[in-house]
Amino acid sequence: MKARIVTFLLIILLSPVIPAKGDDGYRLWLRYGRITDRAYLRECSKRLGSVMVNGGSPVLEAAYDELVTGLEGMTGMEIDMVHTPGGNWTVAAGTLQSTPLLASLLPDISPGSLGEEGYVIRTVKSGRRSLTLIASEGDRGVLYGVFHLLRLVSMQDPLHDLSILEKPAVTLRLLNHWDNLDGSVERGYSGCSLWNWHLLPHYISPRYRDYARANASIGINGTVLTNVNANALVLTPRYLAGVAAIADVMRPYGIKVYLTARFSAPSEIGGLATSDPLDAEVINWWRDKVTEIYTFIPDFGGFLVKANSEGQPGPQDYGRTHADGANMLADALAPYGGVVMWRAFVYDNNVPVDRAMQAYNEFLPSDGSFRDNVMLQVKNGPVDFQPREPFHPLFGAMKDTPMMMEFQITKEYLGCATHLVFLAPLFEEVLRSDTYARGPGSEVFRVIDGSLYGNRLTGIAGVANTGSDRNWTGHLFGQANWYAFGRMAWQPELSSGQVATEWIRMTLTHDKETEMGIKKMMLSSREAAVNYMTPLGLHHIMAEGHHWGPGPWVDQGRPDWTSVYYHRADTAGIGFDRTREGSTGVSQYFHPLDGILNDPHTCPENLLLWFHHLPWDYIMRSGNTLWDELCLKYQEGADSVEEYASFWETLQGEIDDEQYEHVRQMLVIQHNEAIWWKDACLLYFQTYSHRPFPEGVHPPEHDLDYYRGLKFYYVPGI
Ligand code: GCW
Repeated sequence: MKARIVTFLLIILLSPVIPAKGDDGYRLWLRYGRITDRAYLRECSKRLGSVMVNGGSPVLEAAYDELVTGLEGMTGMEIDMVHTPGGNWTVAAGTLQSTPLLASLLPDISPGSLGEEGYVIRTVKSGRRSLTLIASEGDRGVLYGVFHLLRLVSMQDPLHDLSILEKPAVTLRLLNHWDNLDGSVERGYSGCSLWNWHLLPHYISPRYRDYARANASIGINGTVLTNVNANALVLTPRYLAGVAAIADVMRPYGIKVYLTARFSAPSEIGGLATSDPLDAEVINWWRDKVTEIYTFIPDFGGFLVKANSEGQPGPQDYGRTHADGANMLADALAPYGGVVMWRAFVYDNNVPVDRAMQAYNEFLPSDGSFRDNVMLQVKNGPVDFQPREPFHPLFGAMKDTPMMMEFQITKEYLGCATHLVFLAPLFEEVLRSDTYARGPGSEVFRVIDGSLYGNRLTGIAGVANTGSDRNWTGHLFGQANWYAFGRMAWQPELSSGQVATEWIRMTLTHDKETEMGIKKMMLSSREAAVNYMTPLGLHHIMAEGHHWGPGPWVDQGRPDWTSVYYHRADTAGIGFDRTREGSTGVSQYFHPLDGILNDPHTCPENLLLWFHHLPWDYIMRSGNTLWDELCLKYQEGADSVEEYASFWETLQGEIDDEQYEHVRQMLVIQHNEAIWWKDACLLYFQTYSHRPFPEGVHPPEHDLDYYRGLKFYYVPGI
């Protein structure tokens, strides 16, 4: 014991005061770097030096391993592991059932109140000892509790008088990978796929475990490994063996594996003449296939399906409904407890209806006709992950169908991985939008957590931004979006500010002033991107195909894939008229929101051109004309990025050198691209407005032909 104290003191004395240099970002927010605050280290040594562990399941082993690694890394102590309740331990982590001592120290926790994933962290007195307890009713809850305690230490939060009780608000918290079997990632901007199918199942990359740890640390409990634009081959034994190998690595971290199911698989790989969901042979084929999958992966989660959407096969190819298709797969999965997540992202350019209205029209009539193990997975907005959209009108409208939220963490429409855009404010804005479905207070998060209609199945998915880049997400700040998604999936009411603070302290700095500056930048960065890309409710005006950079002039090809379809600029004005006199899109929202949106004077100005076509001289609340306001918003967006870049330069020496330099260069690119967006869009819209740029707007460097003529090859993500 004496020797240990001496070693500990030596480590404290010798530990560097300045954080280590050369952080390549691989460790994400789980850096477990040495704490230099001596008072805090003393507190750690008093409270966390010896851990009582009990129970040998793989999940508990993973939890204990993490606890020891994390604490030893951050404090430099050698953590004592005690296996009997009688020892001199200060921390205990376990389930209430397997550790009676925990139950006796927590008499107020009644059975069933925490569930498999909930946990308590509490400081209790036992004689003169002060103990820190982490308890759950399930192994996964213990794991989550351990990560919570490590977060507290990593943030250097107080460790005394802890009284925490957490339970996830949503049951399925999933990443969706748009990863292809050839290693490419659709809309992926951080390298190749994490899954190396060529080497699986024989080679298990150490990254798989680190991916699992990162996800578990933020409460993510499922991962869909493959692209929704699905390849049926993943359902063949060769690939299922690889899926099983990945599932083996995920399991100790409480993560289930899911796959995308290509609807035409029975014909493509099963040799059947049809994939009609009502055909007996097809039904049997899927039953057998599902049985086979469960022999490989006994805790397989289920299927995510994109059907009859953007050319993907589906039940409508055979004259059947989405419900017919989803229910057929659901029946095959039901005996094993698997679920179907059926995507609502459907629209068709042959349908002469506003694209933003089509999913609602398609799915509302089928409300209540899905099996119990089917969820409808709906993108946050009715078009497609734009920098800003109103919430999807299906939220609140489907009363008898569990609705799953789909956010996009990868930044397809937000500057790829190059731009610093913190997405928590976007998630928060959507989740807190009031649908009015059951009167005021019917926020989207209440649809998602099931409390609005009492749904049993609840879920939230994020399209992943991870890849083979050393730092996982391309841009360092992309990690914050992965982090934010997990934290807000666990607790949809969490604020963006709280999430930002956690991430900054765990990843970048503990210096208060630096933290405040970075937080300010992060929290305003989404609005900045909206301003330099699509202000005032504009949407879908990016370049075609790769979706990188501006393309308001795109007018060729499928009408609902052009820009002119959405901005509708002409000499009279700009914007998509979705009022009762226009496409009637507003009527898909509940009262009184429909009326609020229908009137340009009450419609939120940040969605004005989403719902209204207005004259260029329309007077905004600021007193500016619409044209001037539009120009000034674009300028404001570009100016914000310039400010971020200057602010970042003040951080040299304050944060890790490698991280500093990486972000510094990215911000320079982002600033140039923000100016590009501003100049290209304003010059283009000016051909309709015929008005000069107002004072304060920097004149574009080139003419419109220059921007229209730019061509790019090999943009990542396609
Ligand atoms: O936004 C579009 C993307 C496609 C994507 C599709 C979808 C996976 O451009 O790349 O396909 O959405 O969500 O299905």
